[in-house]
Amino acid sequence: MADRRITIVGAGLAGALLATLLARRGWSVDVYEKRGDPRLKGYEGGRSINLALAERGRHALQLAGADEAVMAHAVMMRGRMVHFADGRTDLQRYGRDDSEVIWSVHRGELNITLLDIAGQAGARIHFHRGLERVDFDTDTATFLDPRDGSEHPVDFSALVGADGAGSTLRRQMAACTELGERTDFLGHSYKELEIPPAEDGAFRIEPNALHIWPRGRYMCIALPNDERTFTVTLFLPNESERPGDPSFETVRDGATARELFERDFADALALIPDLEQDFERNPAGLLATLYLDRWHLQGRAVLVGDAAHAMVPFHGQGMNCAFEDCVALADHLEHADDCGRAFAAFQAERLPDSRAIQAMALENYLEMRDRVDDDDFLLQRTLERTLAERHPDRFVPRYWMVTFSRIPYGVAFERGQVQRELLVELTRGHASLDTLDWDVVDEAVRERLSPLPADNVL
Ligand code: FAD
Ligand code: 8R5
Repeated sequence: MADRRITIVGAGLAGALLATLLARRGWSVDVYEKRGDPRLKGYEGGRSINLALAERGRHALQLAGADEAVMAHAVMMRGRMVHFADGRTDLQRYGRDDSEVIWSVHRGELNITLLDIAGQAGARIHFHRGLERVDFDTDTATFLDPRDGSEHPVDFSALVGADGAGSTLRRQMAACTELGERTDFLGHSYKELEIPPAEDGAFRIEPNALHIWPRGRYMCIALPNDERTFTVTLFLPNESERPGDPSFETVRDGATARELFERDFADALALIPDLEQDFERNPAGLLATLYLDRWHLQGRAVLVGDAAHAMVPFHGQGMNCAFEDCVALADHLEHADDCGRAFAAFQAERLPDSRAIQAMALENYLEMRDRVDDDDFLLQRTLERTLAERHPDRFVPRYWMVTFSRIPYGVAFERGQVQRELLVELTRGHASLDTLDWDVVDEAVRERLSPLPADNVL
């Protein structure tokens, strides 16, 4: 590409990573961020929020030269630690060994690391600059300094919207062309709570796991932080389906939250000393999926990450997917003749994959909250592991494809559907694997699942 100038809106996770990838390839990169520099003293950071980093995200961080710095503070999560209603716990491993794990990272620290390396790579980051409007006739973007309300017009060559789920650039693009935007609200929201360290400074529960308290229509999860706290997230429906079911209508303040925890999450309650304050102080987060049919405006602007395809959190892939977008967009920009072609090729590659991970994220809510302690599900899971061992090139568990490989999400989704059908059919009427006819089982796998290319199986 001849004109190697780019203007990125938003210096969050995707914006900072994309800036690095392009600046390292010699692009002239300007990033405009609404908030202040989180590295400066007095910055009003968010709470201690952590995210699960998986293979797709790690691969992108490696390409940007950021993996080592990020991993220095990451906490390994080997599997789901399921906390049953009767207080029993069970660790369900995600992978085969400690090379197949996910990592809990602190959002604020991750963002700072990415801003540092973006700056080192030569990207110019302008803080206190919120995109206000775009004039696509004159190629001028106007940014507002929220501190004094001053306006700052900037000429651009091409814009990238990495400004998150509430993207202003998306709204400006939609004023010029139909994007086919649709938001599906899940009807459930979340609230964050905190488990502090024990008195001797240690983790209060197993640090190397993602904890889940599944309770049917709702659940809690907890992810470890390297300062030995856990961020707990309570997911609840907004409204009660049946009288007596808990929802954010019935659980509306610290006292009703305590009642819910006394009844349903007693072992967690003992770990959260400030439950009432956390519940009342922290806002409830909405959960929704954002679908667009179009992500770009010819060669002038393109959307990435949450701005293009916000998803529900239940696969822990929002950031991982956003990072994978950045790698794909940087490659298309590098190899196409102009931005118009690069943006179109990027959308053609990534839009179907984003739809697939959005669907899988929705499905994983049901699995996490409802199916982890169900007998049919457990038998299917055992068969899944057995088939993965018997047919490592054909039967690769969907969770594994999403989390530990870079197989396109769309392929993981399609193969996952075939595998799900096989597991249901093959276990129907069986209480254990002992009664299965393995010749029939193996034949069904060979018939319905083609071998994956060797380089897709880690
Ligand atoms: P963001 O990270 O939201 O960045 C957007 C940036 O744009 C921000 O810095 C914002 O200030 C800036 N901005 C906004 N408007 C403007 C404007 N008008 N002008 C200039 N700048 C602007 N994903 C995972 O993969 N694993 C997880 O475990 C996980 N856990 C999560 C936990 C929580 C509580 C939440 C909320 C999300 C989680 N996600 C997780 C999803 C993940 O955070 C997002 O998918 C990811 O941050 C998307 O990156 P982004 O750069 O597109 O958006
Ligand atoms: N995001 C996650 C998983 C899958 C875990 C499994 C699930 C909180 C708002 Cl809900 C959730 C996962 O299948 O066993 N991996 O990573 C992260 C999750 O939630 C994050 C922390 C979250 C948005 C609140």
